[in-house]
Amino acid sequence: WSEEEFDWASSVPVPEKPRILLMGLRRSGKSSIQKVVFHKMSPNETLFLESTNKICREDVSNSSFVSFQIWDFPGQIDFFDPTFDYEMIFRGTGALIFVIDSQDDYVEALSRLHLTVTRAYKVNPEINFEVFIHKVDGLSDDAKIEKQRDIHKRANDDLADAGLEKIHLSLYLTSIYDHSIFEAFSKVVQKLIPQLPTLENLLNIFISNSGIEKAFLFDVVSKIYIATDSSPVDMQTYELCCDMIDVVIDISCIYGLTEEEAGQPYDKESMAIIHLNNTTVMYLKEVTKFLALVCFLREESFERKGLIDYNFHCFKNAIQEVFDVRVKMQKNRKLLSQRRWSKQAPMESTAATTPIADRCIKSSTLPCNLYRQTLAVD
Ligand SMILES: Nc1nc2c(ncn2[C@@H]2O[C@H](COP(=O)(O)OP(=O)(O)OP(=O)(O)O)[C@@H](O)[C@H]2O)c(=O)[nH]1
Ligand SMILES: [Mg+2]
Repeated sequence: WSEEEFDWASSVPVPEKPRILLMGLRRSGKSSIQKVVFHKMSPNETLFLESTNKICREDVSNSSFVSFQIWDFPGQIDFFDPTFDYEMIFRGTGALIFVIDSQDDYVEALSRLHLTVTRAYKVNPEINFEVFIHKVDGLSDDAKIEKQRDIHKRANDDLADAGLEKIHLSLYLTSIYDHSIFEAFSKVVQKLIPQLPTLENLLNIFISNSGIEKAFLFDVVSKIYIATDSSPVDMQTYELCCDMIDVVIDISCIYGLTEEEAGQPYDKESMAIIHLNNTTVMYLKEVTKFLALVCFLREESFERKGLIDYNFHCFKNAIQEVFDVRVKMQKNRKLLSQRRWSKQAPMESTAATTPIADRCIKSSTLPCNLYRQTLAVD
């Protein structure tokens, strides 16, 4: 990951990775969120963060699936400042996260949210608008629900008054002091993964044929889950998965072979099994260099570990195929945009690359079909 301050002069208007913007009033918690989720900063350390005074841009490219840019904004951005090219910013944006400090009076935050969302929507109606009702650690459960209801109503009333009721705001209750911030970020990122339905489908097939109750596909570094099967997610299960990943990575980092000794904290052989005291088993296995599958299953189902491992092997191959298709598509897109921007591309070169892209999209359904045929059914 590289962190750099935004340099307007070197900005190239090439559509890159999807952009996630962190916006909101000063001290609402934007930089803390970024540091805790992507830099493993402990929540207490965020007390010493300085106020952001420039846009900070960071690349998060762990795997082909989890690849985006996060732009952390200073609290008070001025849309009327002529040096602030908000049209360019919003044009390449996939998600706009607006952070509201729930422990503070939020009247000003709501009017800023309205201004930001309406501006952004005019430039790019495709943006996902995500509102983090943040710092809820200080609130009781009832107060959380009440705040969410109130903010939801007021924000939507403002939009309706402006005739913009078609704008959809997704609300999340978040805090850096528990797993809620990771869960919310997971959902934001998932919406930016075009292969999500394919991944969910693969997970559904895998669990139903292996006697597994719940499975998550995790990005191990950020602990964002990029997909899960279609059964509902409960917070406790998600927290257990995060803790399990921490245990595996932390023990490897502390006691494992160092890089000089050709060791990696997470590699092809990484796996863990934990028998919980409620006859449930947690099973973690490496899928790719950056992804792990974490499953929950009953002890009796785990007796058929051979079957699970065989199905997992098929699942892993299928994921690899989806992954390869995505890499191919990204390469094509990059090539296309490079040609477009260098203005050297003759008209027919666009046509020449289209069939490749078409083929890629079609073949992205292939792993599922293959997978269905090869999977062992209990
Ligand atoms: N209680 C609580 N405090 C938080 C949480 N998240 C952030 N904070 C605190 O809020 C303060 C402001 O955090 P920052 O991350 O600097 O806020 P910011 O939005 O980046 O502020 P600017 O850069 O000035 O716009 C810090 O003291 C954090 O410790 C949270 O979830 N709960
Ligand atoms: Mg900041």
